[in-house]
Amino acid sequence: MRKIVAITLVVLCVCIVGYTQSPSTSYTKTSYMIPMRDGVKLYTVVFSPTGNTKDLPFLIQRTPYGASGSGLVDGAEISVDKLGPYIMQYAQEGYHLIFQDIRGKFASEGTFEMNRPIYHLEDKTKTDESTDAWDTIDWLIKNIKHNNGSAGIHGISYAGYLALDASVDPHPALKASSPQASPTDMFLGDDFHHNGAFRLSYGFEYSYMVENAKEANSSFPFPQYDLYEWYMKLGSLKNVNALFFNNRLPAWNDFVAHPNYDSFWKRQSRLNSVHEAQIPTLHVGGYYDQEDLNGPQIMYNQLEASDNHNKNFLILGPWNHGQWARSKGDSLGKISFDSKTSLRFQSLEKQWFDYWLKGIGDGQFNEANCFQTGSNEWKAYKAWPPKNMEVKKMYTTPKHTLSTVKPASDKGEVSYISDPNKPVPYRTRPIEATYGEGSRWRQWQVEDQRFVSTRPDVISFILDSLTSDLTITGAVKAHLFVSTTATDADFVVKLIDVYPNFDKKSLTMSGYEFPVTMEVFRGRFRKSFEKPEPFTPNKPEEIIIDLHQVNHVFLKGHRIMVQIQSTWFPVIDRNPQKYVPNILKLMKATLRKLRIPCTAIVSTLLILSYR
Ligand code: PG9
Repeated sequence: MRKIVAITLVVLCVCIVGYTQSPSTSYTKTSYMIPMRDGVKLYTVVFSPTGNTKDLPFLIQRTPYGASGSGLVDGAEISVDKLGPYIMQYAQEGYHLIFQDIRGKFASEGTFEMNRPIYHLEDKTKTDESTDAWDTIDWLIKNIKHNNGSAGIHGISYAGYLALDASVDPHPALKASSPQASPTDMFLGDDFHHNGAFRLSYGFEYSYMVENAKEANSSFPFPQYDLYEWYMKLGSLKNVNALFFNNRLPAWNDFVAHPNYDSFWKRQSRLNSVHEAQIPTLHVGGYYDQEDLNGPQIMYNQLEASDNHNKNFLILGPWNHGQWARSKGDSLGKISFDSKTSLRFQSLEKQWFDYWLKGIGDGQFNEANCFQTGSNEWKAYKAWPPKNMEVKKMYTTPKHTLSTVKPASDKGEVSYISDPNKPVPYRTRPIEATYGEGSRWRQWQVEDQRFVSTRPDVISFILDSLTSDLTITGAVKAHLFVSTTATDADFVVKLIDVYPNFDKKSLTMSGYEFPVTMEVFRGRFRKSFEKPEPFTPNKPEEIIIDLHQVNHVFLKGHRIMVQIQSTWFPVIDRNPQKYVPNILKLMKATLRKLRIPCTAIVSTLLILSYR
């Protein structure tokens, strides 16, 4: 996360050249230790326009990664351009900009708890991120001069989670919130697990980053650059505590202690604690978010069900994690979006807070603005996913083709051998440390899948070239009918847009296999995330995999491909493919015996919403 800040500042220097006039050109920093209801004090930076005498609203960001501006002395003046281009637009308008370290991180007191549940919902005497936001706003309104009595909160990822929590039982002065890339459920989707499959490299590196030291974002000192090899050598995940963490990191210990969707994960899941948009709430998500793609989509949909007063809104764009605040958003990896999608978002977000906090504008916001990839156009929707879609099905065939016609026979299958000792890399090697130097973590979700297409443990099914454009808007689901010779297995499904083989207009994109959406499922959870079950060898069963929401035009001349595989390493830990109660607790010796290749036999039905 620190790296993101550094990049933002560099971009900023370029953008600011030529800027001539602004109402607020300089901000002054002050900092406070704001007391919470239990006496814990939180370090808070306040940037206000220098010499301000107008009544201005507060725009708040809370973070576990170190509050912006903490390195400046109190009284320091900073020109608006130093606040980064995204925040600069607010600074120019005139806001009190608030940055706070959450409990237990950096200069704040108290104890950090990863994804702290909203405890006060169960017990009013308890504190949590929602009550801390409430107490902070209350203090700001009463203690910072020249405020207009209104506050807004926004943030990306962890800070998005915190913005969502602030909107639960909100302080009366909190008028609007924008949770962006906010995780919703850490077992079903988002950072640490996807459908029960453990996100090894991310879980390992992130828990170290946040929990190794209170006042730093720590990078694990890997002794090598390509971590595919390092994670292979790590072997049993028991080695993590035995060799490196020494049971010191609570988040890692919780991964080990809770292999199933138990009360620990359910209590943390915002699906169980956030049921209603109590204040205007603008969710923001990216289709290629490598950390929290699922959260914004499912939280928007959950709150929409009870949104009788039209407070719940959504923006989805063609972005990786937080890209909308960092870069122009005109491309990701090799995929171009033809316009500066991030700048468009930033202006929409500013209209949102300007209206709710300052009364600027007419307050007419589209229910959902969802960028459409392929056509590369912004689209506005009255409902998301749109209601009038035609739901269609696509089938895999034994000949490795896809068909929109239901096969006459329900027999027919394709098989492959998956070997956990030779796992499929999830992106091209070298696999750099997640946030390490040169890391391509932020773009792997759009990477050309040809790098695995020819592997025998990756099976592909392809549809003939399209004779006209085909738009898929809304939810995509895969129904796999699988059997395995072993007793457990993971399944990864990818929906891929294959570019024309030889495209003279866009030569370097010829044959590109662009993964429109992909997801993994840990087979043991096919019937229940709470009570995993082994497979009976060779007995076919159905697994339903949610491939999330997309808005994509497969252009004329392109082909649709589905790929299936059973390893995705090291972002997903290796399933030994023999059922054991807890993969993270396996002893090295047991693991060596267990990690067996197995044959998976698959046929697939894909459910898509067409326009
Ligand atoms: N994806 C990060 C995160 C959010 C919430 C919980 C844990 C991790 C982040 O970027 O903040």
